[in-house]
Amino acid sequence: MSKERIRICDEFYGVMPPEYQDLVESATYGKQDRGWKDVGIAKELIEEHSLCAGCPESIAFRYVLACLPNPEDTVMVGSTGCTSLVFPHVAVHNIHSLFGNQNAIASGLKRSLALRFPGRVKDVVVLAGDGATVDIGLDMTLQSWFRQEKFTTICFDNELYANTGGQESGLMQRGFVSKMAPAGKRFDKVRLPEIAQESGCHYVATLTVSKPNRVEKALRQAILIAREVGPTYIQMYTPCILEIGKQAMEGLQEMRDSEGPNDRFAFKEYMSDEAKEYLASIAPAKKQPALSEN
Ligand SMILES: Cc1ncc(C[n+]2csc(CCOP(=O)(O)OP(=O)(O)O)c2C)c(N)n1
Ligand code: SF4
Ligand SMILES: [Mg+2]
Repeated sequence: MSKERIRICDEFYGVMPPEYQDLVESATYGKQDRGWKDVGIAKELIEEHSLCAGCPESIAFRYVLACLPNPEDTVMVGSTGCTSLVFPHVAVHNIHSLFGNQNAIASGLKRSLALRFPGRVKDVVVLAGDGATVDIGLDMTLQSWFRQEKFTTICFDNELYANTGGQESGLMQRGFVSKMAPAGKRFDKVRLPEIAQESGCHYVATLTVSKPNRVEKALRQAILIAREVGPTYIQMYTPCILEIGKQAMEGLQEMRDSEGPNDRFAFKEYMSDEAKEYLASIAPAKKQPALSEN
């Protein structure tokens, strides 16, 4: 894979928009070891967005895009919510689905890509908010896992419906009071990572985006396992700083304060035996120590 796919022929170079010329020159498409360290140079990542200043969803998006192993052959499926403000700025194929339908759309897409491009790796990655994943889309989310659809679901969990002003979501924590849910949440946060495991996901990770190398590892594992073994799920805390009353610079600290060993976003990972075997089978062989001469 390389930038060959997006190359502009010489005759048309001058009439192409400068953003496209820039993409062809600066994209990290085809770079073998792409990862979060490319965030500052990769043109296909968002340069601008219309999220609130300092919203952790923006850096989470950048890490995800920078770490996709195969961006030129990846299709992302989004849903309505704050995340959908970002997709129009992203130079990776993406589809906007009706709120909650994202895992149904991704199922059909993944199957049709496999039929249309046999023998070529095509990754499908759903990226949606907690309201879309857990509340309105729960049926679609679960059914795709039960059916063992081979794609990754990423939930940007900000524990409420941010885009519509702060309604209660299934992933909201007990007792939390938001602008549109003034009585406070009466139940515990739904344990979606555990449900994902029990519903057939082969890799499940819960994390914040405070540690980019952790995001990179989780995402790569999730995508590789989804390609060959079955569905994978990543739940990332991307706090809505607007709703929890934090300043633009305070999102990172909020994530750090929520990922201690006993906190609700403590780093957790689950991998099925099948997934472990698969990752072991594709791991580069360890170098044998050189034999001594005598
Ligand atoms: C079918 C449908 N139902 C409801 C809505 C209204 N709506 C838009 S965004 C949203 C909440 C999004 O919450 P979440 O998925 O958590 O994303 P966030 O904005 O928090 O990132 C709702 C209910 C809609 N656009 N379409
Ligand atoms: S409302 Fe919340 S989640 Fe949405 S962009 Fe603003 S800070 Fe981010
Ligand atoms: Mg939300």
